[in-house]
Formats: sequence, structure tokens, C-alpha cells
Amino acid sequence: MKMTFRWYGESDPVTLEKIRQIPGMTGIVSAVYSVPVGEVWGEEHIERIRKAANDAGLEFEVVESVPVHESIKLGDSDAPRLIENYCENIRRFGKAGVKVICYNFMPVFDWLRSELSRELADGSNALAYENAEVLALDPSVSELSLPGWDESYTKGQLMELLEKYKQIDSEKLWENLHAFLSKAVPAAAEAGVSLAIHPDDPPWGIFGLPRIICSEADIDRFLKLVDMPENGLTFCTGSLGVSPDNDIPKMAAKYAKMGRIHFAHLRNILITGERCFEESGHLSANGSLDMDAIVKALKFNGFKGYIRPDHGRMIWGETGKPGYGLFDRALGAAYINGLWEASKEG
Ligand code: DNO
Repeated sequence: MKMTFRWYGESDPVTLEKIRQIPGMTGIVSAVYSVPVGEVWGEEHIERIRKAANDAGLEFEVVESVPVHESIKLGDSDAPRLIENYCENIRRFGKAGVKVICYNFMPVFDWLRSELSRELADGSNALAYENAEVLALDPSVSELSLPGWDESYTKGQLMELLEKYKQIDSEKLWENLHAFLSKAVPAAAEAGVSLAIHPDDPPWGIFGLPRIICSEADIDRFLKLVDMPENGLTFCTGSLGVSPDNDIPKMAAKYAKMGRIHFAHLRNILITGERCFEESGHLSANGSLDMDAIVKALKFNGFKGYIRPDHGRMIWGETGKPGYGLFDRALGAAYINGLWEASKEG
């Protein structure tokens, strides 16, 4: 496995030099943030990230994320053009030495939390999800914003988009995902890269929008849509793990053994009630997931992909992008490395 760290580009207060000093760190996970969703990324932009990473002694082999345009998810008439743009991006990443592309197929919103800075008992601050608060939220007026959300919509455009999704049920979304994958996966195979879908976070429908990558049954169906090794997963323990129905160590073992986990987002969460959770400290004892069992499941089933410590709490007075400070994510990387090193078969 290769330990990596998400870097939000030159404006990220967490610099490459700091990332490089985390023990065991091999590379960054990043993206070109200046290109509107659906457009082709300039080769010079991709090259600039690669060079910055390499100059700091790090690799750039994972792109997170290349957002899928809403028209592709909706199956609109311009979907074929946008899918072709996506394939062109894949080819460009392949040329630049990128090995894995992380993306998601969640309508309109990427990951969602109701609180960005809940104070935990130890005085740290964490992201949290309270179902009653989300149910009371009106996405068309809410000011909530999370890293990764497309902020380019006006409120009016957002309303229009939500209206369009009234025609899209889960089955229609599966069809549109299939149409996307049947072009994108062969393009990826040809370019020498793997696609890694990120599961829906949280793994249930929100605001009446369908979500289809939530469970083991969903993932089984997904992998069969285009049954090629390049059609794989970003195995995100914190996303799948907030549903008590998902047996995370079992799923990690199963999909690692199949060779379909290309990228793993490892973090713990504490389930605090039905459809309620907070992003706890990393240790198994801090949350609801058995992190040791998850790491062993990956290691003993031949996982050779990339790991990132995913989110962290805000500790030691750090401020920054919710979930994406330096200190606690670095502790997460060290913890996962420790589990990995100590895991011995037999
Ligand atoms: C959240 C991230 C997600 C992820 C996308 C991939 O912290 O894991 O925003 O990057 O879902 O498309």
C-alpha cells in the first residue's frame, strides 16, 4: 500500500513540505480546482501539480476528484459530449502518470454533514451529522458548504437542478451510471489508470435525491455493471461505516480479494443514534469501527492500492477546511501505518 494525503493545491495552508514530513508519506492526492465541472483539464495544470509534488519529494498518482457533470447523472442530451470530455481527462491523467481517479455519482451534493465544528468531550472539533437537523434543512436556502461541493450554482440554478432530479429515480440513476461507465472504464483501461467510485456519504438518500452506492448489495451490482478490474472502488470506511448494516471488515476483505479496491479512505466514526454520527478520533476505541480489523482485512487480502487518512478533527487550535487540517490527519496516517506495520498473518 502507499500512504497518501489530500492536498488542495497551492492555496492549501497544509503545505507539501509539511505533508512530506509525515512518516511514511509517499504522495499527494489532488485535483485541478480552477476548471469548471465537465470541462477538460489543461495538461499544463496537471503537470504543474505533478512537478510541485515531485519537487517536494512526493508522488502524484491519485486524482481526487474528477466530478461527474450533473447532465451525465441526469442522462441529458449533452451527456455524450461530457462523457467524452471525461474520457479525454482520463487519457491526460494516464499520460501524466496518474494511476487512480476518484469520483462519485451522488446527485447534486457530495458528502453532507449538519455540523462542521461540533465540540467533542476532549475539546477538539469535528464534523457531525444529526438526522433531524438534515431533515429540517432546505437545500435551496441553506448556507451550508463543504469542501468538494460545487459552489458555482446560483440558488435559482440549484432549484432548477433539484426539480430535474424529480424525474430520476434510483433505477434511472443506475442506467445513467452504466452509460457513463461503459465509456469511461474502457478509456481508463487503455490509459493504464483505474477508476475508483466513492460511496455515497452518508449512505442514504438526502433531500429526496436518490443515492445508489450505499451497501454491499449496491457495490456488488456496481462492480458487475462493467466487470473489469479498472472499474473499482474508493473504499471509504467513514462513509459506508455509518450504516450499521455495513460490515466494514468483511466488505474490505471481500473487495480487496477481488482486486477492486484501488484507493481507501480510512477513518473512524462514532454512531451516536439512528442516522446520527460524529467523526471521532482515529482509534478503534474512539468510534464504532474496528480499525485494526479493517487494516488487517485489506493487508491480508492483497490490497496494493493507495490509502489516505481521510478526515481529521481540528485539534491544537488549528483552523482550516473542515475535516482537512494537518495535525489530526497526520495522526491518522501515523496510526494507520502503525496498524499496518504491526499486522502479521498467523
Ligand atoms: C470528502 C471526500 C469526497 C470525495 C468525493 C469524490 O471528504 O471524500 O468529497 O472527494 O466524493 O468524488
